[in-house]
Amino acid sequence: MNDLAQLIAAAESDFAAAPTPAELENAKARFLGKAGRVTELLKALGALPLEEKKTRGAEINQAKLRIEGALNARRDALAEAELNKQLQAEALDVTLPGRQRGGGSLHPVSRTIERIEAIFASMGFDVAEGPEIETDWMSFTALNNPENHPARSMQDTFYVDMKDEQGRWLNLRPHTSPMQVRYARIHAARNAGVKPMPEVRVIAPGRVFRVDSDATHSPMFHQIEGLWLGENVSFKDLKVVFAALVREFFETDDFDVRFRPSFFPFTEPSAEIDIRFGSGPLAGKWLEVAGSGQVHPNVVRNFGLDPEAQIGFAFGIGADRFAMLRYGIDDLRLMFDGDLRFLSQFA
Ligand code: 2NL
Repeated sequence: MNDLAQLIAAAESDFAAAPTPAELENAKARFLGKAGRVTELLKALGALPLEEKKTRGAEINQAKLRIEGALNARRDALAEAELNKQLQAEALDVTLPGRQRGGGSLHPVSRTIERIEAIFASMGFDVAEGPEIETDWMSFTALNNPENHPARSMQDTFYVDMKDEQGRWLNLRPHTSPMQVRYARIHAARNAGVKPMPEVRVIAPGRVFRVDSDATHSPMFHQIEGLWLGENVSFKDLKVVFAALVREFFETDDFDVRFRPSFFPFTEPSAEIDIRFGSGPLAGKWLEVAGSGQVHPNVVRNFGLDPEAQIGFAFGIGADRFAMLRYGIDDLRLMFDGDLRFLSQFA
Protein backbone atom coordinates (compact mmCIF):
# COMPACT_ATOMS: atom_id res chain seq x y z
CA MET A 1 0.00 0.00 0.00
CA ASN A 2 1.51 3.37 -0.98
CA ASP A 3 1.52 6.42 1.30
CA LEU A 4 -1.62 7.93 -0.27
CA ALA A 5 -3.61 4.75 0.09
CA GLN A 6 -2.52 4.62 3.72
CA LEU A 7 -3.52 8.24 4.17
CA ILE A 8 -6.99 7.54 2.75
CA ALA A 9 -7.36 4.50 5.00
CA ALA A 10 -6.27 6.53 8.03
CA ALA A 11 -8.78 9.31 7.22
CA GLU A 12 -11.59 6.81 6.69
CA SER A 13 -10.89 5.11 9.99
CA ASP A 14 -10.54 8.42 11.89
CA PHE A 15 -13.81 9.69 10.38
CA ALA A 16 -15.56 6.45 11.23
CA ALA A 17 -14.30 6.70 14.80
CA ALA A 18 -15.67 10.26 15.28
CA PRO A 19 -18.89 9.81 17.27
CA THR A 20 -20.14 13.44 16.91
CA PRO A 21 -20.13 16.16 14.22
CA ALA A 22 -17.71 18.23 16.36
CA GLU A 23 -15.21 15.39 16.61
CA LEU A 24 -15.62 14.73 12.90
CA GLU A 25 -14.61 18.38 12.18
CA ASN A 26 -11.49 17.89 14.33
CA ALA A 27 -10.64 14.80 12.33
CA LYS A 28 -11.21 16.73 9.13
CA ALA A 29 -8.74 19.43 10.27
CA ARG A 30 -6.07 16.75 10.80
CA PHE A 31 -6.29 15.80 7.13
CA LEU A 32 -7.67 18.74 5.16
CA GLY A 33 -7.02 21.72 7.48
CA LYS A 34 -4.30 24.37 7.00
CA ALA A 35 -1.76 22.17 8.78
CA GLY A 36 -3.46 18.93 7.78
CA ARG A 37 -1.66 15.97 6.24
CA VAL A 38 -3.09 16.47 2.73
CA THR A 39 -2.19 20.15 2.81
CA GLU A 40 1.35 19.26 3.94
CA LEU A 41 1.70 16.87 0.96
CA LEU A 42 0.52 19.57 -1.46
CA LYS A 43 2.98 22.05 0.04
CA ALA A 44 5.76 19.50 -0.46
CA LEU A 45 5.01 19.38 -4.22
CA GLY A 46 6.86 22.65 -4.71
CA ALA A 47 10.19 20.91 -4.18
CA LEU A 48 9.58 18.31 -6.94
CA PRO A 49 10.65 18.55 -10.60
CA LEU A 50 7.92 19.54 -13.01
CA GLU A 51 6.96 16.09 -14.44
CA GLU A 52 6.87 14.45 -11.02
CA LYS A 53 4.97 17.46 -9.68
CA LYS A 54 2.20 16.80 -12.27
CA THR A 55 1.73 13.09 -11.56
CA ARG A 56 2.19 13.39 -7.80
CA GLY A 57 -0.14 16.40 -7.73
CA ALA A 58 -2.82 14.51 -9.61
CA GLU A 59 -2.45 11.54 -7.24
CA ILE A 60 -2.71 13.74 -4.15
CA ASN A 61 -5.80 15.44 -5.58
CA GLN A 62 -7.35 12.01 -6.20
CA ALA A 63 -6.61 11.10 -2.58
CA LYS A 64 -8.03 14.43 -1.38
CA LEU A 65 -11.25 13.76 -3.31
CA ARG A 66 -11.51 10.31 -1.72
CA ILE A 67 -10.95 11.81 1.73
CA GLU A 68 -13.53 14.55 1.11
CA GLY A 69 -15.93 11.88 -0.10
CA ALA A 70 -15.37 9.88 3.07
CA LEU A 71 -15.84 13.02 5.16
CA ASN A 72 -19.16 13.87 3.49
CA ALA A 73 -20.38 10.30 3.82
CA ARG A 74 -19.58 10.35 7.54
CA ARG A 75 -21.24 13.77 7.92
CA ASP A 76 -24.41 12.43 6.28
CA ALA A 77 -24.34 9.31 8.44
CA LEU A 78 -23.97 11.35 11.65
CA ALA A 79 -26.77 13.77 10.59
CA GLU A 80 -29.04 10.87 9.80
CA ALA A 81 -28.28 9.20 13.13
CA GLU A 82 -29.01 12.48 14.91
CA LEU A 83 -32.30 12.86 13.02
CA ASN A 84 -33.32 9.30 13.82
CA LYS A 85 -32.55 9.87 17.47
CA GLN A 86 -34.71 12.98 17.47
CA LEU A 87 -37.57 11.29 15.62
CA GLN A 88 -37.47 8.44 18.07
CA ALA A 89 -37.60 10.83 21.02
CA GLU A 90 -40.55 12.72 19.56
CA ALA A 91 -42.33 9.67 18.22
CA LEU A 92 -46.13 9.65 18.51
CA ASP A 93 -47.86 6.37 19.16
CA VAL A 94 -50.77 6.84 16.83
CA THR A 95 -52.31 3.62 18.12
CA LEU A 96 -52.59 5.04 21.68
CA PRO A 97 -56.30 5.58 22.51
CA GLY A 98 -57.24 9.25 22.93
CA ARG A 99 -58.23 10.67 26.31
CA GLN A 100 -61.89 9.79 26.84
CA ARG A 101 -64.46 12.38 27.81
CA GLY A 102 -66.91 11.18 30.44
CA GLY A 103 -70.05 9.87 28.77
CA GLY A 104 -72.70 11.83 30.70
CA SER A 105 -76.27 10.54 30.92
CA LEU A 106 -79.66 11.65 32.13
CA HIS A 107 -80.60 11.39 35.80
CA PRO A 108 -83.33 8.77 36.40
CA VAL A 109 -85.69 11.54 37.51
CA SER A 110 -84.99 13.51 34.31
CA ARG A 111 -85.62 10.38 32.26
CA THR A 112 -88.85 9.80 34.14
CA ILE A 113 -90.05 13.35 33.59
CA GLU A 114 -89.15 13.22 29.90
CA ARG A 115 -91.05 9.96 29.41
CA ILE A 116 -94.10 11.24 31.27
CA GLU A 117 -94.03 14.44 29.22
CA ALA A 118 -94.02 12.37 26.03
CA ILE A 119 -96.93 10.24 27.24
CA PHE A 120 -99.05 13.30 28.08
CA ALA A 121 -98.00 15.07 24.88
CA SER A 122 -99.41 12.09 22.98
CA MET A 123 -102.75 12.79 24.71
CA GLY A 124 -102.73 16.45 23.68
CA PHE A 125 -101.26 17.96 26.85
CA ASP A 126 -98.96 20.98 26.76
CA VAL A 127 -95.88 21.05 29.03
CA ALA A 128 -95.48 24.23 31.10
CA GLU A 129 -92.36 25.07 33.09
CA GLY A 130 -91.85 28.19 35.16
CA PRO A 131 -90.62 29.93 38.30
CA GLU A 132 -89.52 28.03 41.41
CA ILE A 133 -89.86 31.17 43.52
CA GLU A 134 -93.49 32.23 43.76
CA THR A 135 -95.82 34.60 45.54
CA ASP A 136 -98.21 33.58 48.27
CA TRP A 137 -101.09 34.24 45.94
CA MET A 138 -99.78 31.82 43.28
CA SER A 139 -98.72 29.11 45.74
CA PHE A 140 -101.76 29.24 48.04
CA THR A 141 -104.48 31.86 47.61
CA ALA A 142 -105.29 31.06 43.97
CA LEU A 143 -105.56 27.40 44.98
CA ASN A 144 -108.27 28.03 47.53
CA ASN A 145 -106.04 27.60 50.57
CA PRO A 146 -107.51 29.58 53.47
CA GLU A 147 -105.24 32.26 54.97
CA ASN A 148 -104.67 30.05 58.02
CA HIS A 149 -104.14 26.80 56.14
CA PRO A 150 -101.30 24.74 57.72
CA ALA A 151 -99.52 24.25 54.39
CA ARG A 152 -98.72 27.96 54.46
CA SER A 153 -96.87 27.64 57.75
CA MET A 154 -93.11 27.94 58.24
CA GLN A 155 -93.08 24.23 59.14
CA ASP A 156 -94.25 23.26 55.65
CA THR A 157 -93.12 25.95 53.25
CA PHE A 158 -89.75 27.62 52.66
CA TYR A 159 -90.13 31.38 52.64
CA VAL A 160 -87.67 33.64 50.86
CA ASP A 161 -86.53 36.61 52.90
CA MET A 162 -87.35 38.95 50.06
CA LYS A 163 -90.36 40.64 48.49
CA ASP A 164 -91.23 41.08 44.80
CA GLU A 165 -91.75 44.44 43.03
CA GLN A 166 -95.28 44.65 44.42
CA GLY A 167 -94.09 44.09 47.98
CA ARG A 168 -95.41 40.51 48.22
CA TRP A 169 -93.52 37.91 50.23
CA LEU A 170 -92.02 35.10 48.18
CA ASN A 171 -91.76 31.35 48.79
CA LEU A 172 -90.17 28.31 47.17
CA ARG A 173 -93.16 26.71 45.48
CA PRO A 174 -94.40 23.71 47.48
CA HIS A 175 -96.04 22.23 44.34
CA THR A 176 -96.05 23.01 40.62
CA SER A 177 -99.69 24.17 40.69
CA PRO A 178 -98.63 27.85 40.40
CA MET A 179 -97.40 27.12 36.89
CA GLN A 180 -100.79 25.70 35.99
CA VAL A 181 -102.43 28.78 37.46
CA ARG A 182 -100.18 30.94 35.26
CA TYR A 183 -100.91 28.78 32.22
CA ALA A 184 -104.69 28.73 32.78
CA ARG A 185 -104.83 32.51 33.37
CA ILE A 186 -102.91 33.20 30.14
CA HIS A 187 -105.22 30.74 28.35
CA ALA A 188 -108.31 32.53 29.73
CA ALA A 189 -107.03 35.98 28.78
CA ARG A 190 -105.98 34.94 25.29
CA ASN A 191 -109.32 33.23 24.59
CA ALA A 192 -111.59 35.80 26.25
CA GLY A 193 -114.91 35.85 24.38
CA VAL A 194 -114.05 32.80 22.27
CA LYS A 195 -116.98 30.38 22.14
CA PRO A 196 -116.67 27.59 22.87
CA MET A 197 -113.66 28.22 25.11
CA PRO A 198 -110.84 25.89 23.98
CA GLU A 199 -109.87 23.23 26.50
CA VAL A 200 -107.00 23.57 28.94
CA ARG A 201 -104.79 20.51 28.81
CA VAL A 202 -101.44 20.95 30.50
CA ILE A 203 -98.88 19.28 32.73
CA ALA A 204 -96.39 21.14 34.93
CA PRO A 205 -93.25 19.19 35.84
CA GLY A 206 -90.49 20.51 38.06
CA ARG A 207 -88.73 20.98 41.37
CA VAL A 208 -90.79 21.70 44.47
CA PHE A 209 -89.73 22.44 48.04
CA ARG A 210 -91.03 21.59 51.50
CA VAL A 211 -89.54 21.68 54.98
CA ASP A 212 -89.24 17.92 55.30
CA SER A 213 -86.19 15.65 55.47
CA ASP A 214 -85.90 11.97 56.39
CA ALA A 215 -85.42 8.59 54.67
CA THR A 216 -88.56 9.03 52.58
CA HIS A 217 -88.77 12.84 52.31
CA SER A 218 -86.41 15.30 50.70
CA PRO A 219 -86.69 19.11 51.08
CA MET A 220 -86.46 19.26 47.29
CA PHE A 221 -88.32 16.80 45.14
CA HIS A 222 -90.05 16.63 41.76
CA GLN A 223 -93.69 16.85 41.00
CA ILE A 224 -95.73 16.58 37.87
CA GLU A 225 -99.16 18.12 38.08
CA GLY A 226 -101.77 17.82 35.38
CA LEU A 227 -104.84 19.87 34.56
CA TRP A 228 -107.64 19.22 32.08
CA LEU A 229 -110.53 21.65 31.87
CA GLY A 230 -113.33 21.68 29.32
CA GLU A 231 -117.07 21.82 28.98
CA ASN A 232 -117.59 18.22 29.96
CA VAL A 233 -114.41 16.70 31.45
CA SER A 234 -115.11 14.15 34.18
CA PHE A 235 -113.58 11.61 36.59
CA LYS A 236 -114.09 9.04 33.86
CA ASP A 237 -111.62 11.01 31.71
CA LEU A 238 -109.23 11.20 34.65
CA LYS A 239 -109.32 7.43 35.03
CA VAL A 240 -108.72 6.90 31.31
CA VAL A 241 -105.82 9.37 31.26
CA PHE A 242 -104.28 7.97 34.40
CA ALA A 243 -104.57 4.38 33.23
CA ALA A 244 -102.90 5.38 29.96
CA LEU A 245 -100.07 6.96 31.93
CA VAL A 246 -99.55 3.81 34.02
CA ARG A 247 -99.78 1.52 30.99
CA GLU A 248 -97.26 3.52 28.94
CA PHE A 249 -94.91 4.40 31.77
CA PHE A 250 -94.69 0.94 33.36
CA GLU A 251 -95.14 -0.83 30.02
CA THR A 252 -97.78 -3.25 31.25
CA ASP A 253 -101.53 -3.87 30.92
CA ASP A 254 -101.59 -5.94 34.07
CA PHE A 255 -102.73 -3.47 36.75
CA ASP A 256 -105.80 -2.01 38.48
CA VAL A 257 -106.53 1.64 39.32
CA ARG A 258 -108.67 2.74 42.26
CA PHE A 259 -109.79 6.11 43.61
CA ARG A 260 -109.89 6.62 47.38
CA PRO A 261 -111.77 9.64 48.80
CA SER A 262 -109.46 12.33 50.12
CA PHE A 263 -109.27 16.06 50.70
CA PHE A 264 -107.37 18.90 49.03
CA PRO A 265 -108.40 22.56 49.28
CA PHE A 266 -108.07 22.98 45.50
CA THR A 267 -110.26 20.06 44.43
CA GLU A 268 -113.76 18.90 45.35
CA PRO A 269 -114.36 16.02 45.41
CA SER A 270 -110.80 14.81 45.90
CA ALA A 271 -109.26 11.36 45.59
CA GLU A 272 -106.03 9.50 46.11
CA ILE A 273 -105.16 7.32 43.13
CA ASP A 274 -103.80 3.84 43.94
CA ILE A 275 -102.50 1.27 41.49
CA ARG A 276 -101.90 -2.44 41.92
CA PHE A 277 -99.78 -4.51 39.55
CA GLY A 278 -100.87 -8.09 38.81
CA SER A 279 -97.33 -9.27 38.06
CA GLY A 280 -93.72 -8.19 38.45
CA PRO A 281 -91.76 -7.29 41.56
CA LEU A 282 -94.49 -4.96 42.90
CA ALA A 283 -97.41 -7.36 42.28
CA GLY A 284 -100.34 -7.51 44.67
CA LYS A 285 -99.80 -4.36 46.75
CA TRP A 286 -101.91 -1.23 46.42
CA LEU A 287 -99.50 1.68 45.83
CA GLU A 288 -100.57 5.27 46.40
CA VAL A 289 -99.22 7.15 43.39
CA ALA A 290 -101.21 10.38 42.98
CA GLY A 291 -103.57 12.92 44.46
CA SER A 292 -106.38 14.18 42.30
CA GLY A 293 -109.80 15.70 42.14
CA GLN A 294 -112.31 17.86 40.34
CA VAL A 295 -110.95 21.40 40.23
CA HIS A 296 -112.67 23.54 42.89
CA PRO A 297 -114.95 26.27 41.43
CA ASN A 298 -113.03 28.93 43.39
CA VAL A 299 -109.84 27.82 41.67
CA VAL A 300 -111.49 27.88 38.22
CA ARG A 301 -112.63 31.44 39.03
CA ASN A 302 -109.08 32.38 40.00
CA PHE A 303 -107.96 31.13 36.58
CA GLY A 304 -110.26 33.80 35.11
CA LEU A 305 -112.65 31.15 33.80
CA ASP A 306 -116.34 30.52 34.46
CA PRO A 307 -116.79 27.54 36.81
CA GLU A 308 -120.31 27.06 35.36
CA ALA A 309 -118.81 26.53 31.89
CA GLN A 310 -115.42 24.98 32.65
CA ILE A 311 -115.14 21.76 34.61
CA GLY A 312 -112.36 19.24 34.89
CA PHE A 313 -109.73 17.54 36.97
CA ALA A 314 -106.26 18.05 38.29
CA PHE A 315 -103.77 15.59 39.71
CA GLY A 316 -100.31 15.58 41.20
CA ILE A 317 -97.74 12.82 41.09
CA GLY A 318 -94.29 12.51 42.61
CA ALA A 319 -91.79 12.12 39.78
CA ASP A 320 -89.17 10.74 42.18
CA ARG A 321 -91.63 8.11 43.38
CA PHE A 322 -92.45 7.13 39.80
CA ALA A 323 -88.73 6.83 39.02
CA MET A 324 -88.18 4.64 42.10
CA LEU A 325 -91.08 2.34 41.22
CA ARG A 326 -89.99 2.07 37.60
CA TYR A 327 -86.29 1.41 38.26
CA GLY A 328 -86.64 -0.55 41.51
CA ILE A 329 -84.85 2.06 43.66
CA ASP A 330 -85.55 1.59 47.37
CA ASP A 331 -83.96 4.68 48.96
CA LEU A 332 -85.00 8.22 48.02
CA ARG A 333 -81.66 9.60 49.18
CA LEU A 334 -79.83 7.76 46.35
CA MET A 335 -81.66 10.06 43.96
CA PHE A 336 -80.01 13.21 45.26
CA ASP A 337 -76.56 12.05 46.51
CA GLY A 338 -75.02 12.45 43.05
CA ASP A 339 -73.03 9.22 43.45
CA LEU A 340 -71.75 8.25 39.98
CA ARG A 341 -71.73 4.54 40.89
CA PHE A 342 -75.50 4.85 41.23
CA LEU A 343 -76.11 7.30 38.40
CA SER A 344 -74.00 5.49 35.79
CA GLN A 345 -76.37 2.53 36.04
CA PHE A 346 -78.88 4.66 34.12
CA ALA A 347 -76.47 5.59 31.31
C1 2NL B 1 -100.50 15.25 45.83
C2 2NL B 1 -101.66 16.08 45.53
C3 2NL B 1 -102.78 17.17 43.78
C4 2NL B 1 -103.65 18.90 42.44
C5 2NL B 1 -102.58 18.24 42.96
C6 2NL B 1 -104.20 21.02 41.32
C7 2NL B 1 -103.66 22.03 40.57
C8 2NL B 1 -104.48 23.05 40.20
C9 2NL B 1 -105.77 23.06 40.54
C10 2NL B 1 -106.25 22.03 41.29
CL1 2NL B 1 -103.84 24.31 39.27
N1 2NL B 1 -105.46 21.02 41.67
N2 2NL B 1 -103.38 20.00 41.65
C11 2NL B 1 -104.92 18.46 42.71
C12 2NL B 1 -105.11 17.36 43.55
C13 2NL B 1 -104.03 16.72 44.09
O1 2NL B 1 -101.65 16.55 44.25
O2 2NL B 1 -100.35 14.85 46.94
N3 2NL B 1 -99.66 14.95 44.87
C14 2NL B 1 -98.49 14.14 45.04
